[in-house]
Amino acid sequence: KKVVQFMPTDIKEELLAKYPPKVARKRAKQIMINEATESEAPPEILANVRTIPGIITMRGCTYAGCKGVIMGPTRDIVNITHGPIGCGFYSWLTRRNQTDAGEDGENYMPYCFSTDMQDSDIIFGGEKKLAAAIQEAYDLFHPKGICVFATCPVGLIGDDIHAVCKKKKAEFGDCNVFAFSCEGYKGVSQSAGHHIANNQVFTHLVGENTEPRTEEYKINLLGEYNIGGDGFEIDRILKKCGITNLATFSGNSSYDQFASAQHADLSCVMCHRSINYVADMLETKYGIPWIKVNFIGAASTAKSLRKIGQYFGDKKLIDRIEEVIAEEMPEVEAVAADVRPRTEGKTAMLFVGGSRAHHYQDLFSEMGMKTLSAGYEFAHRDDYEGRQVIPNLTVDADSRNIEEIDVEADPELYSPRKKPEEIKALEDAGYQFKHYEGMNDQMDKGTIIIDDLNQYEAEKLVELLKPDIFCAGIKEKFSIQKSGVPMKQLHSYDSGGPYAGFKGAINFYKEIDRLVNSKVWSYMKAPWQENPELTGTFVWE
Ligand code: CFN
Ligand code: HCA
Repeated sequence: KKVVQFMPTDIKEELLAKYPPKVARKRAKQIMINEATESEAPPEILANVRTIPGIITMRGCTYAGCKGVIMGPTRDIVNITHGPIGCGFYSWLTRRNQTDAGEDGENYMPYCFSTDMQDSDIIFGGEKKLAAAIQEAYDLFHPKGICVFATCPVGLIGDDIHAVCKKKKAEFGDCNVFAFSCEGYKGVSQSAGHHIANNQVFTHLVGENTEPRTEEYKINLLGEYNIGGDGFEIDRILKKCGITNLATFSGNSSYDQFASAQHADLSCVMCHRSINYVADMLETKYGIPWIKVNFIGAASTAKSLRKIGQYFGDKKLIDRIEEVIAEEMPEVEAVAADVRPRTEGKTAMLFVGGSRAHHYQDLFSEMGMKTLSAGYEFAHRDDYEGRQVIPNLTVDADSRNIEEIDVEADPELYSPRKKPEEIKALEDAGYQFKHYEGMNDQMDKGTIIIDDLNQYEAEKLVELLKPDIFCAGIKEKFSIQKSGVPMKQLHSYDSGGPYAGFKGAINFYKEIDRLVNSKVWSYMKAPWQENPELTGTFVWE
């Protein structure tokens, strides 16, 4: 049996070998060997660019990012998909964002609202059908808000969804109706949809409830979507610490939460990728600062709580946070100690969305597991490289033009890959930096970071490096499992969760222990077992 020793550069070459030269050249810029040292910046990675046609990307679309991700989890807004039924149907409950109907009992999550456009609507226009759907939703439910989401054909035929919504809102008088031009084809991924959703929810909803709030330590939790009940666990912890979460964007959120978000003292940003625009707009318009937090991993949860405590600087809160951490940690540590002999030294790969592929590495390292390779589907460079310059923004609250409030509008300033002296010079010139870690900072030297991984490369990576576990989404699940490697969905969590916070960490340790140590995988014949020359070990420094 021939054992090959792969260097990271060999892996990169192998991944690119079958591509036509032009494709290989572009992909080469999206596959990076992490070589960061303390003093130097890691090499640049190309991110947030169009997927090459023909490649089977893991990405989703702009509509998915807007309707599915940002607005979808809000329980008491009727979200109507204006388009053919597939878009509404396939974005209905598949993300496993959970809701609790609360005292008012308003929860439209069990419904899938769509105009169900037909050929004749495409030919003659769908505005009348949309107006009728909005009216029907209003008559049936009398919700506080109705949101309309455009799918591809709507943009192509030119229905004016904003005009329809404006008219219906004026007619109703007691229901906020607004729309999102989030046609799937806009942008290069879900990411454009996040931006469109952020802008519209900020423009049409945030700030509506003017009655002041009197609670102590008021925060907004931005970028937490209550997948598998994560948000419930985080809320439990925050409550125990005495921190008031006014609005979550947008797990189990309600219309009134969004409308009151401007009363918070601080925004805590969990998934930066999807909601940084709201964080910036809240800061610019209402002077609410934001900090980066991460409640994935027990140590990260403790660190994030301490960060919030430090922000308020109040001894009562700081002491309470320490008490909570001291109360919660022993159980977490006991489970970690139990699984560790079985998980230590195992390897993982994570290719997920725009923040989890980074955040979940904390949980794996708490189990002594090493991440060999990771990447985002649609993140931007700052999510890889950390550190971002925030130019002095001017926010036009009535603006519907996403470019006008694009923090990345100035690529020169945006480039996060700056040397310390350059950062100092910019800071001296009045630019404010938000310092936070990107994925590259966290990953070991010699690991492989890949943006917008595709099906071919996923299978190739698994074949070459045979990780003990591969984490991605539903499209990847079965092809990876067929190669004899356990696969954990880190979008929907399969049927598991919560994985956030202290209780979430415990759930995760147990789940991963079961997966990486299950005997079932040894009953499968993977291609490299049939064909031993493919067997190798990965070498990094
Ligand atoms: S819940 Fe979030 S954490 S919002 Fe975002 S970037 Fe998606 S839906 Mo899938 S699981 Fe994923 Fe992140 Fe933020 Fe989820 S890693 S791809 S658009 N995502
Ligand atoms: C989306 C939603 C998704 C898809 C997950 C997956 C989610 O991007 O449209 O591919 O399994 O988390 O539900 O990211």
